[in-house]
Amino acid sequence: ESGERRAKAERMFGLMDGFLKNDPLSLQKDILHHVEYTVARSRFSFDDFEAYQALSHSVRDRLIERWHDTHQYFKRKDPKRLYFLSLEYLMGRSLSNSVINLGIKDQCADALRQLGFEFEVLAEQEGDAALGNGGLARLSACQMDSLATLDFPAWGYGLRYQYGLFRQVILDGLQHEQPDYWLNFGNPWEIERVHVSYAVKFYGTVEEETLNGEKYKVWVPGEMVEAVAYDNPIPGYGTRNTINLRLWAAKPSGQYDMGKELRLKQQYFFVSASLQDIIRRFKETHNDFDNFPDKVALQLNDTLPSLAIAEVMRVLVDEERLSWEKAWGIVCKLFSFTTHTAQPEGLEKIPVDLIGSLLPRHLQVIYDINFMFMEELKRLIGLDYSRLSRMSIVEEGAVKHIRMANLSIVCCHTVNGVSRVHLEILKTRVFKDFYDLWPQKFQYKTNGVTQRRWIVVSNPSLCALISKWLGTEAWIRDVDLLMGLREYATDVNLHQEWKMVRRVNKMRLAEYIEAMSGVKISVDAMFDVQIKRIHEYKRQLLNILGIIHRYDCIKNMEKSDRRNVVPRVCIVGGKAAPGYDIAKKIIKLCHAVAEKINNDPDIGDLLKLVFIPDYNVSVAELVIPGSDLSQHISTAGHEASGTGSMKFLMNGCLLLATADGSTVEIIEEIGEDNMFIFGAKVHEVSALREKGHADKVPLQFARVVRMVREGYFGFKDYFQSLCDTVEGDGDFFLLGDDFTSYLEAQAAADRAFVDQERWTRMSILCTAGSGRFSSDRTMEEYAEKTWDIEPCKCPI
Ligand code: GPQ
Repeated sequence: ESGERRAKAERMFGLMDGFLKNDPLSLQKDILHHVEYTVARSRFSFDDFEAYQALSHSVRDRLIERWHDTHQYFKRKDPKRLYFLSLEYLMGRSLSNSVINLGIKDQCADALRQLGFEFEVLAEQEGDAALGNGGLARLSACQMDSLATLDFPAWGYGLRYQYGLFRQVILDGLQHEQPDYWLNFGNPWEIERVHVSYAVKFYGTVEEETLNGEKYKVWVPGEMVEAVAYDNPIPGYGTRNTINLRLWAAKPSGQYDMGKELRLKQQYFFVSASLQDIIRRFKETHNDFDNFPDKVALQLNDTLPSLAIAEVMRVLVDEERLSWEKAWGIVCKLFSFTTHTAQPEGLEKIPVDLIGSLLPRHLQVIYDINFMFMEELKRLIGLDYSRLSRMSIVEEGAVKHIRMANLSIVCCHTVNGVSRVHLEILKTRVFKDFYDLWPQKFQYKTNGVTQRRWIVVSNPSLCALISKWLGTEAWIRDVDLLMGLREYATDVNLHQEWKMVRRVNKMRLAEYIEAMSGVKISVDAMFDVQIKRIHEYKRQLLNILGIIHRYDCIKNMEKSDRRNVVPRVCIVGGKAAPGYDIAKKIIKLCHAVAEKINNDPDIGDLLKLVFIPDYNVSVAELVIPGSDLSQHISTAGHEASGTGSMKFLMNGCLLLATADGSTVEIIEEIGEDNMFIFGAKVHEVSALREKGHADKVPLQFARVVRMVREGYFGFKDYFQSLCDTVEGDGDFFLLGDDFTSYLEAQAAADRAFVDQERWTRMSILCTAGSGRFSSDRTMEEYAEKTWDIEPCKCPI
């Protein structure tokens, strides 16, 4: 029979004329074909957007071929697979990334040129896929790229939200949120799988049933929603392997729209559909759940997907009829969990009543897990009630809550932090009780970002320059090779070419800024950038107060001294959570200060401040290559890792930073001499807080805060509460304590910038030392130490 099937397959393959070809002529034919038959426009008249659509469909066809081959191959080899469960992915645009990873960018560009189009212009037509918030979501996207490139048998699961992360519109300096209708213009990068769908249950009651003398729990749901799969192929670079990101959408029925449902409902919808899919695939080739953990690793991206733990228990016990003990043994081998926060108040808690009503059976399962855990704990530590209550999965109180992190730690074989300092904080503070109990569970994997997106796609001229000097493109897969640049760190020829590349990128950014904000900036100035979510602990306010200080100094200087000022363009960008009042005030202050400085004829080109609206992945791709200096200035101990710093580092942008999260490890790679480090260290922070602030606020700090308070930038009343957060005992994030050393670090950056030879050398050493911060390295560490999976490379 298999001979017959093979013959049939060969005949079909022959009919299809083999695989699609990638020479420019074949690509042109395909593009025209899609113009006519997919986009349904005349091949004699189509615009840039239609050309983008047709090109994308041609690329997608090639992705699908590889995707199929990869999955056939995985199925045949049946390796242990990783399933990456995440509620958030910030994929950004797909076109450039796909053609680069497929190795067909030049051919596509040639094909388009002959049709009268320019690749770069078409790439700009694409909107961002923004299915997440910040660093955590972008990290998931980087990791998918690395998993595919390294040939790991992995799948990503996520949610296909109807609306992406809100679009930020600034009116009078205030953030307004507009819906992101990202699907309105179609999405050529996804494949709708109408036949891959599962019913997801909600509400209802739990009944008891007896079968062969045994009692079973049966969940009788009150509501069902159908989940439909949308597959997003993720191509690896320099390999045929193309893995899948499967996103679930609620089948439209008028009544349900997952985009608007409550968070818990979304979480369970995601968990239930993903696990039905995973279990179905497992059962296609296996009939004994004992093997489940040998074939499947489930990775929880923070606690948002952690209901998966209760769901697997429920399915194994209630539906597969395994004993509780057996099911528990399996669950303990299946799951691993990564936490992304260093702040105890950032840990997710869900009201018991809410779970009880939406997921009545899961609440029972969680209670049972907790009961057994508490019994075991009492045996191990005795009746230490305060510790028992701290470690309990159930938080008692007026409103009872389930602590999702505790659930995850109890049930996962491994708990990962995202940087070395982060793990220290987990061990000594956030999860101390658990670390003392199970030290072997705790690990860290320093985050990383993909050099494909953050150099090759977003900085093509730097990419070409690196390849030229290293004499190879191999660093795109083996990023440690970047170290080879160290040899040329003082080479005058490299310096010249390096400066040229950086200047062209700055010009591109300057054009964008002018178009966006009307502010003209000089590329001779130092471009000083802070782009990330707006949060008090990330201290954008420290940056703005520093800018006010700089402005104040220039104003009070003798005119003749102004010649010595190093011109700066300060660039800030980022979204504030819609309900986060203080973060929104920081955005407003940034605009108010910008208004004053940018229109002050005394200042001219010596200082400019611009806020880039609607920061997202594509904006980052433009801004990062064009920056000279970037700021990562969180209060030490608050940034679990930080990944923006790694993208700047790869692009040869210098870092002004506190020793927090990933920057501690960056210092080890490139040396403190090649960065501008300031501020209290992690171990000093709590003592500073205890000491209180009132007596030792630096005068310069008091002065700039007073300027804001007294209405120097207008909106006096509006900014009072913002000033309260950094004065007196309100200064939780220690802006006052770090202000003096912050200004010193800024002055050091000025001195370094004046010496362009030194600056360029430092810049080269940043790129050269960035290898460790590739997500390729992170994924290899997870594969070996946490997931126990191996590459499975699909033959070409
Ligand atoms: N992070 Cl808990 C998020 O972006 N969202 C979250 O909900 C949580 C963490 C970030 C974290 O703040 C950064 O320090 C990390 O670099 C990033 O996750 C990826 O680990």
